[in-house]
Amino acid sequence: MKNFIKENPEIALELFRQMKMIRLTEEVIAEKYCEGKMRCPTHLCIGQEAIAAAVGQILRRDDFMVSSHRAHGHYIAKGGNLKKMIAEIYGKVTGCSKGKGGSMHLIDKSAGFLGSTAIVGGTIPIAVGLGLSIKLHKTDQVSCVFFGDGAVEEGVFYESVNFAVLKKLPVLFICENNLYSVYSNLSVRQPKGRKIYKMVQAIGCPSEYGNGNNVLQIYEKVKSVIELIRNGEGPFFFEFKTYRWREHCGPNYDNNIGYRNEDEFIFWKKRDPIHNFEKQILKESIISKNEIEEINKNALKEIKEAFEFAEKSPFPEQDDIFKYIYNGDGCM
Ligand SMILES: Cc1ncc(C[n+]2csc(CCOP(=O)(O)OP(=O)(O)O)c2C)c(N)n1
Ligand SMILES: [Mg+2]
Repeated sequence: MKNFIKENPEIALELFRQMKMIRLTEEVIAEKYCEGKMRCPTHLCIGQEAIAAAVGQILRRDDFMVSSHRAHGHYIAKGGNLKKMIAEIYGKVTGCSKGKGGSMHLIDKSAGFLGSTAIVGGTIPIAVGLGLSIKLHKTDQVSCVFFGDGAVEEGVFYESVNFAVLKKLPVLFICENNLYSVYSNLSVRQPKGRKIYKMVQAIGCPSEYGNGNNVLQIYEKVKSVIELIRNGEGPFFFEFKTYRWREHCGPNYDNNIGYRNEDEFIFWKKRDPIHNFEKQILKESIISKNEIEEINKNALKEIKEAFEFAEKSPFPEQDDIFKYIYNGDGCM
């Protein structure tokens, strides 16, 4: 692990760039949210970027990915079009769901990002269905699904994992355990001592646990199983522990409303996946401070262009309200 950065500087820099891109994009969303022009709920993944960045870099463009309500990072890491994502959040016709879905309905088929939905657990069976289609088509693609610790409490989760195990489907399950489902800590939702990743082993799915704030650890763990999944060995499940910094839904901090506290937040902020990785890559001398500034500058330029595109784009026509819904056109 220690030499990974030196031996793989290109991968390390790409992981860093991706995490930065996700963080900066969401920081701009948070900053502009109060303008009232983004009228949809937004669930930010600030603090959780490492998982998306690592998995996104391992997957191929022709692999499939689906996600949940907290999907911006996953969409970006899979190569989803940024302009179309921001336009979608602004409800504009140029958005990836034609402005009808908002932040929780992202899709970019050309990048293999096949959707995110607001229904907790809703995309887990979709990922399994995609896995079944891959198997029937006999390709070596992978179907990856991101979901939270709360989604594990949905019945459909068990049916889906069971079916993937039974049929040996090429599904990569990624559980981002950020300790909370809205305002409820795991301790009030699941029995003491339960480990999610062990529970899925009991239903036949191989699994591992990891530090979701350590991008290299995530990269190495997922990389070590991806070929097995591609080669028809069946599904694999990862539980990565992490923490969302902002409120469940919206741009603010909420350490003062009673369900968690400032100390816990500070504990996790010290484990900032990006800041700590930045220190590592500087220490290994694969990048200079000026070059990091350049990465920030380039990312912010791309983000600014995406927001300008979104703001300038028109809203959907009122008469088109039902268009693209029932006629099978899809929403690309
Ligand atoms: C089926 C369903 N039940 C409840 C909700 C309300 N809800 C939205 S997000 C959420 C929390 C989900 O927690 P988790 O899966 O851990 O994801 P996180 O928000 O922590 O990323 C809930 C309960 C919903 N959208 N769908
Ligand atoms: Mg959660």
